[in-house]
Amino acid sequence: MEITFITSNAGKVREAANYLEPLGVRVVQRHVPYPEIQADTLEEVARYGVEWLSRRIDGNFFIEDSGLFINALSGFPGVYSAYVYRTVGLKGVLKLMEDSDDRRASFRSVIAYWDGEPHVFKGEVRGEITRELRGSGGFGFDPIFKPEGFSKTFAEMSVEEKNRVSHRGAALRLFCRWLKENLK
Ligand code: ITT
Repeated sequence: MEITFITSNAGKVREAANYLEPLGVRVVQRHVPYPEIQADTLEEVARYGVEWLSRRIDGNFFIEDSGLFINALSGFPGVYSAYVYRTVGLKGVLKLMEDSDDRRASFRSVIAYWDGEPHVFKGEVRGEITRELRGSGGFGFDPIFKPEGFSKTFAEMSVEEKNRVSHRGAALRLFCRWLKENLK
């Protein structure tokens, strides 16, 4: 089976493929820009995106919206993560956190799959923001995020290791379980 993942982010595709391909699902990336509305939750952003795309694209597909929520910054950058990553970047986030001893943060992922109607799957991982960049793997904020119970940052993990503990891995696990039961 083949499944279309609409995203501009090759790192997300690598992780989805690593998870889904051993289960016989080939992941095909398509880059179709879609509006990411200003909303309070990732789920609202993902639901709007999938509905918008469904009016322009044939067949089944999924998108994924994710974000980094930092406790000391009251959940910022959260739904604004992509913008913050593009603008101030990792160093900017570390600078914002310079005087904070509360390093707690979480990553959240929302997958929205369209098969004539939307289906939403969510994942979350808690962890902390490191004091410096560590590792060269992964993408985005991976070099500054260390999941709870691990000494490595996501950027120091292999794709398999990251998928076992990450927000996206958790959402992919639920998505997979649903696909197995509901494949149309
Ligand atoms: P899309 O085309 O799929 O929207 P994107 O990179 O713009 O790709 P989002 O809109 O979901 O993704 O924005 C999420 C931001 O958070 C983005 O800057 C990512 O780099 C970052 N991010 C998401 N998941 C991450 C992860 O697992 N590790 C590190 N950074 C992550």
